[in-house]
Amino acid sequence: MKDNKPTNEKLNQLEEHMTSNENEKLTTNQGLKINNNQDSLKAGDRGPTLLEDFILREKITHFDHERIPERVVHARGSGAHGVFKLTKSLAEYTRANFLSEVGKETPVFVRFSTVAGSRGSTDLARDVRGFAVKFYTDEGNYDLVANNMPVFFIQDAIKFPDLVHAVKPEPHNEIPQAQSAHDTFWDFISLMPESTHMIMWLMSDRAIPRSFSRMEGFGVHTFKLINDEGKAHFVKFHFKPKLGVHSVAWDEAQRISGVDPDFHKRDLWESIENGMFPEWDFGVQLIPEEDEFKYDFDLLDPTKIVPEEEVPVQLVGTLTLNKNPENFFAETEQIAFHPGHIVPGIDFTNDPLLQGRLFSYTDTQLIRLGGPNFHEIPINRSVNTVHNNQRDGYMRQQIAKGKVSYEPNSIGGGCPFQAMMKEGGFVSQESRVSGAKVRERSTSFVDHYSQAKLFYNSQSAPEKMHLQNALIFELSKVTIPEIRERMVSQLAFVDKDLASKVAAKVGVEVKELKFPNQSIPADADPSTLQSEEREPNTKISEALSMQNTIKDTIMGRKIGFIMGDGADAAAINDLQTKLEAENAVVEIIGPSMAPVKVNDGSSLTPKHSLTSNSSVSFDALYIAAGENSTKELLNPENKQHALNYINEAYKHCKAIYFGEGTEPLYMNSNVSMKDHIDPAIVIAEDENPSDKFIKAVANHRVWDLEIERNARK
Ligand code: HDE
Repeated sequence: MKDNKPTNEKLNQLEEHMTSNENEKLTTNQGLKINNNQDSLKAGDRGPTLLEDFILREKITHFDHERIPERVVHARGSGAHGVFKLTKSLAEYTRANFLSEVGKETPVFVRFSTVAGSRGSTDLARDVRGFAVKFYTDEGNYDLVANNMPVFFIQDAIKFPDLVHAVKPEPHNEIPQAQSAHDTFWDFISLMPESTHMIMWLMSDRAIPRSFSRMEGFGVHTFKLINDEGKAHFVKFHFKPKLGVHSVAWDEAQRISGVDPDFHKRDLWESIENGMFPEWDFGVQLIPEEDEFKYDFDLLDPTKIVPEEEVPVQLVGTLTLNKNPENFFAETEQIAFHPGHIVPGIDFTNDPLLQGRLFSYTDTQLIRLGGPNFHEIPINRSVNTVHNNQRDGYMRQQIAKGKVSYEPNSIGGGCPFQAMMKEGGFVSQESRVSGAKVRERSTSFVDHYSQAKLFYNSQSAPEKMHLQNALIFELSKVTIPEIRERMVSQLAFVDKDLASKVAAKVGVEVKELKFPNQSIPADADPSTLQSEEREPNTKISEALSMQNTIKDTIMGRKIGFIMGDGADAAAINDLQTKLEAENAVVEIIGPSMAPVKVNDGSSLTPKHSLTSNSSVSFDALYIAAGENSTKELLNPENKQHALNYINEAYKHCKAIYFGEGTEPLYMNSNVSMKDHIDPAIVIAEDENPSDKFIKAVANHRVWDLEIERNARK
């Protein structure tokens, strides 16, 4: 357990704005003490309410104006405070202070989000996750507005409104919520070959993470780092979770959406409250400017990764989330990110998607937060003070003294002064730009399939199966057969076997496609440019498969202990102690919420009952030892519920530990004990059963046995 009362410069700054009602009298917004908060002012106790009632008017008016527009994308989010610590200096590559001095700590606020759903939708939608990080550096705010997938659907910002309109609920009936499985999304995608690589990621299990703390983060675009001499390196930013990259099963995701739509939000909140702080390594892929054209793709193309085998990720820092917000609206909702919030030593590239983003984010805050002073909202303030001649506007907070609000001036002594470069002044990288004014896309962006192939070929067999099933699920919801056909034909450019398997299940045939590629130069012959099958330089990238992730920790894993009266207290205590020593979380599930009487005469208080929750809320189950407990779990009132837990956990390939005396339970369940070869099924007779169980929990799931497990014993 770590200190969960952290403090830093940003948190101290926020503290100044915090209020508490403890021991205070109720007041109006003008500070007037209120004597009666139960009744409005009336002409007689049965008479009409008086317009004079300023207390009623103020209260209702404020309530009427409580809502602000939700974000047009990434509306549903969860946030936390934390710290970024530099472990390796990048001073050779960048002037940025927070990336130069080893050991330097920079306060951060991170907001995770889904993209398509509304604020009140579910955490477990199949979707991209936002991973936006605001670094409160001593040179101003730096925002790395990242995602959990390293590529994007489109290559040019002008297509963004089309993409978002296609994936959001359909406009005539506002259906479906937080889902891409519908006509308009797949209509658009089937006509956008450039989306193919991103679709591989979206249909993979990366789109249904186990938790925010088990997702990677990627800056997506290529950015630039600039050093003191003005020398530039291209850079790709990465966050790699210390808990590994893990996902749930699709069937499980759908169940979680019903059982606990706040599953990710809750996990983040509880991990931080329990002092199990989520952590990521921060890494960079660096490419000298002169190597810009060395690759078989364009570094400016946001539908491409730089394979880690070609340019390794150097780990240079640690991101730790260690404090929950005090108030969701004030912090998580009002935080305003912008890829254009940068600091000296970092610069943009000409990636046409990034260039468009540089416009969009301020623009959207103007409508969402109501005016140009959103930078003054406490969560958005930089830790260094702001000095300029911008004035006024809705909700201005800062009281700028003096009569000068222009520059140059002599009355104000010329202040505030421009900063020279050596004083930390931001200088855009000097670079030569020339070219005809054209509305075109570079032909170097035309290869849409080779990295989609690289991704697909790098997946393990179970991951490939999940991806295929996701495509089948999604396309089965598409009501127009022509769209399904166009989409599977598109998939054939990635993998013919994948395309034909999906086609067979969605009732269409794979056809040969020639696409009118909408994005090629106006005077080019489409047939010479159309991206068809191409092989990437790197054929397999291990980093792309979640199979190769970290599997040596059970920190934060939630283990459900199912038990009835008479359960074996010593066995429960022994396992609980071992699991908690490794920072797993144990929660008791009883037949009801009444205390469970264990066999040493004491009682254990359940956190859940068999009917109030489901196995999808847990990473693994322990069926507590004890014949009497087993009997109670198998009585007619409990049997179906207890077996549901076991069967569902089994189906989702989770670890299950059957304590001594629980044989009748597994004999009644779907768990196959044939030859007892499943490494995630643990029984009391196993050698070192608790160690075996801990290892199985750390391994996350036995995806390899999915087909076997689902075939019933
Ligand atoms: Fe965003 N995006 N985006 N985006 N984006 C927004 O800004 C936009 C893109 C990302 O937690 C909006 O404040 C355009 C890529 C995250 O508050 C909006 C384009 C990546 C978040 C916007 C993109 C992102 C946003 C909506 C294409 C990954 C949530 C509300 C040119 C690198 C930030 C807001 C938070 C939010 C526009 C593409 C990540 C409308 C025009 C690529 C994580 O400004």
